[in-house]
Amino acid sequence: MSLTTTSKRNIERTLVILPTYNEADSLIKVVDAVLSLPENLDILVVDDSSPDGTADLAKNHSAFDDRLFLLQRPGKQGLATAYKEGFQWGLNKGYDVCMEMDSDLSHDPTDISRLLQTITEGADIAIGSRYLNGISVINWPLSRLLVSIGAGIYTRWVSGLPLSDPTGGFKAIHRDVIEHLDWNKVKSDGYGFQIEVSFFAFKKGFLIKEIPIIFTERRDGESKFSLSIAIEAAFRVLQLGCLERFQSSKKISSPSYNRNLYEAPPGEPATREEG
Ligand SMILES: Nc1nc2c(ncn2[C@@H]2O[C@H](COP(=O)(O)OP(=O)(O)O)[C@@H](O)[C@H]2O)c(=O)[nH]1
Ligand SMILES: [Mg+2]
Repeated sequence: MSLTTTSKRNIERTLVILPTYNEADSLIKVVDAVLSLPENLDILVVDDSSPDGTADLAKNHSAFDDRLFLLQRPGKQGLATAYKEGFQWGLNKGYDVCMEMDSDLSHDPTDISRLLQTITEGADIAIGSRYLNGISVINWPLSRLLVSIGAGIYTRWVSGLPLSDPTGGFKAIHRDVIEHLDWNKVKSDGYGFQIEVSFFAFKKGFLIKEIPIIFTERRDGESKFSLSIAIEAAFRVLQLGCLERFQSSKKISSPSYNRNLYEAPPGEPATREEG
């Protein structure tokens, strides 16, 4: 059976997932900025028992248990499982779109509207890219910028994932992706998670679109980026590249959706063929 639908879609409920570990200095600013957007968004904070009391700030917010929700975990367990649990929570509660966003104001909450618009126009994943129109990163030390740019080049080259910013963590993801992704294949604990989600979604044929954003280094708190996170991601990308090259006869390269193979010209609706 072949089913063709237009890709314009209605988004009724969106959940912004904010993973936190010691983000007491910035969380409430992010929460207030997100809640004040016209899209009527809800927020799920996934906190790993931050010693600085981040979770208490969420609980004391006036929107708590109304538009602001909290998942508390017993200790620091990494970004990947924070998002996985957040996605599952979002699916169970019936949200159409789940968003990934840092809780440190590096990602400008007002960019959420453009990301959601991209999903409305037919993308399954919309990624805020720091490298789409040149380099749009403010206040990063040169060393961190070089690591990020190098990680992008390495990921594109080794895995074949054709994104300008494969490690970016500002994303809108339609629930279709969350429901159909092979989550048991997503192995990274840290930021390699961002690459894996896009890689497996791309391989499944979901349509991924990038839009330019400006990323600003956090002013408060500390980055949790570390050498071990970078090494884990580098090894995982190598594994993905090997899978891609040497196991192409297996199903990994056979999209079950064909969305990323067709991009509609402006004004023309994209269509989806499902077998
Ligand atoms: N719940 C949870 N959140 C985390 C963990 N590691 C990082 N985060 C959050 O993930 C987001 C991205 O981390 P961040 O330190 O800003 O990384 P950077 O932007 O790459 O420097 C921030 O909101 C962090 O608080 C973790 O182990 N658990
Ligand atoms: Mg950050």
